Amino acid sequence: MKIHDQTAQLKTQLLAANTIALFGHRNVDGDAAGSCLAIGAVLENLGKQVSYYTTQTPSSSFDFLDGIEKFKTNFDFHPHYDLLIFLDTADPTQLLKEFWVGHEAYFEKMNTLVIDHHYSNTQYAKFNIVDESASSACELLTELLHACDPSRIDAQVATYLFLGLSTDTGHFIYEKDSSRTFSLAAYLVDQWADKKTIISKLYRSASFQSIKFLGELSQRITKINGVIYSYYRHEELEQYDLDKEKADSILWIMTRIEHDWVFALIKIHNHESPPFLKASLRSKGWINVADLAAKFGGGGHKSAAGLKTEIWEDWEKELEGFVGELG
Ligand SMILES: [Mn+2]
Repeated sequence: MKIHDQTAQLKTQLLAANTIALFGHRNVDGDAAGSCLAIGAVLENLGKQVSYYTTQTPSSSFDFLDGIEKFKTNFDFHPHYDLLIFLDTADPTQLLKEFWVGHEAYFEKMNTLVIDHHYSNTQYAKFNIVDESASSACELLTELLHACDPSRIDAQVATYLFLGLSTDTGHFIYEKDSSRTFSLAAYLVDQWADKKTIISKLYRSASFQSIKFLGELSQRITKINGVIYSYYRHEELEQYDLDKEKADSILWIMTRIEHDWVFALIKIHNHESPPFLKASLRSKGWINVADLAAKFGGGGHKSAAGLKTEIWEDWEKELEGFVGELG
């Protein structure tokens, strides 16, 4: 396991704090939820008072996960927290906007710690542990917790950590997956991570409606230059009783297409003013989609990124133009 220079400092900080708030990015994914719940469980087991925050209610995809209900979407900005920990969150002005923007002075005053693996991380805490070579925040956190005290990684903590390793690697299929990732996954399975539940609940429990929706999105798949994309309108999620996390699974199917492409799933918000679109971008690792997203003020990883941009009312005509600019 990689030895992290910051381990001693991290351990001191965690042991010294009694009241701790944890933050995971908006649209909580398996890595954000897993990393918050894992470090949270370790801290709770040490007798600390822990609260969990994110700016949007987590996707129902995570309803199976013990502890997901602990996430609150209202932060109290109370001065009594000894430590605020931000996990898997590259930039709080974007990913925790509702908490951060307008409250910069509060966060400036507080004792803050970041544990993240995004190369776009803006190092916004007093103490930043950012390892962009880690496939997930959970991968980095597994190493850190192990270095602090391996006896703290019980079956529950291992399950949370395994969740982040699994989801951020597309269940171990990305180019970035290294022996480091596989060894840590094996270590977590040895600690009784509940791999069986994660696989059955996340990868084998799609609703009938969601598969019908994927069928609809498959019909819309278009190829322009180097980009393969599909799209949906925000209202369609309600119609099919889905959320973004579930709709994004079409990207999984798209990335099974041979050769290198930019894969994009575009979500149209045409009833907002001004109207905008959000695009989730994927590649197989050879094309850097984070750079493409950055052209529109977005960000992410080399093989998974996102962006948001304004569109015109007659978005159907605009869409091809937007995709053209992406490619
Ligand atoms: Mn992550």
